[in-house]
Amino acid sequence: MKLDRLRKKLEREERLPLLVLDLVNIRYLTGFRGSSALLLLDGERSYFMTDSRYEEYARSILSGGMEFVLMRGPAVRTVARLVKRKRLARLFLEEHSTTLAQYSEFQKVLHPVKIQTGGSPVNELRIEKEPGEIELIRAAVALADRCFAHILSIVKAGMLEWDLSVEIEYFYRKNACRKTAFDSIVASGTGSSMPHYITSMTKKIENGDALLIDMGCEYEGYNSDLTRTIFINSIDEELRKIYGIVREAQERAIGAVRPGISCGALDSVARDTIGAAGYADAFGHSLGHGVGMEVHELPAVKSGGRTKLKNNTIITVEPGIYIPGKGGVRIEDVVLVTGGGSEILTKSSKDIHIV
Ligand SMILES: [Mn+2]
Repeated sequence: MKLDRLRKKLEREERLPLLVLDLVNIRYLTGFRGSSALLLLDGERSYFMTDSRYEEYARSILSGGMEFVLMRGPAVRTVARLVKRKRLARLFLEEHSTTLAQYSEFQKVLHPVKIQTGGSPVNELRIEKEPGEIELIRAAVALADRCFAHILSIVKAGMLEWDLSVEIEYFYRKNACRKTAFDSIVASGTGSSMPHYITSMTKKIENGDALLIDMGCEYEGYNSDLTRTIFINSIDEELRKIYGIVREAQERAIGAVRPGISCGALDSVARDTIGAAGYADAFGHSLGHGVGMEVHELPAVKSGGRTKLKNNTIITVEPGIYIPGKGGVRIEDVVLVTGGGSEILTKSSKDIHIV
């Protein structure tokens, strides 16, 4: 089904034959989870290349329409043999996953075959999730919600940021995740004004702190992403006000999610709300991003973004306001675009938590 969708798209956009080098895209198209593979798609057939370490495994999972090609020596030589056998006159390479070194090598070894940039069609295809993918993302998101509830039940002043981040990782791994989606962010006090704070191994969470927690897991190859900002024992009055503004911006943006809206227009809904409250300069990052096999994938939900949301796209909506020296607030949900508008997959409450 995914391969059929891709082939139609490539035919329409005249980007065949295409060589897929991105292992995430190869996993998306074939289910292969190894660390070395290439996939060549042409008009009717596809060719899956991997080395002897993965031969038995690859043969066991490849579908009938795909020919197995054993990689011997450098990958580019295997591609060259295949290109010669198929008498291909040109080859499109995946743009985002081809290094300059690989590009030069392909040009040299495949000469006179024309090497062209093929864009990132598989990543574009991944914007529209299939039903099975949505179920796995739902499951990953549900684990993030459960993990957040667990963290709320144990967090207290005196704990190290690091210990809380280890609790997050332990919870996920104990609950069938191979890994976290990214290094969890546990940012206390003034650290919370840094949107991508590096969790400290020595800093203790203190009374009166804002505590920004950004956490996600990878479950069965699909990711979740959840941010909540909570407060330890008491809340600063400006941060309470900021929390209300961020929440309003976030909920307005979610209210605007529907098929057809551009990512730029959606970003503006949140950015204008924060700007009108006087905090335009305190919201520097983009509103969100797609979530799926990668925790950050297309579409980029950013200012000026022209990609339009489609039915079954899954994105984050995560505005924030950050005041250096004081603290920051970010609220992030994972949202599924539906025919009727949207469904918020993350269920953790956005009421102010003072714990
Ligand atoms: Mn995120």
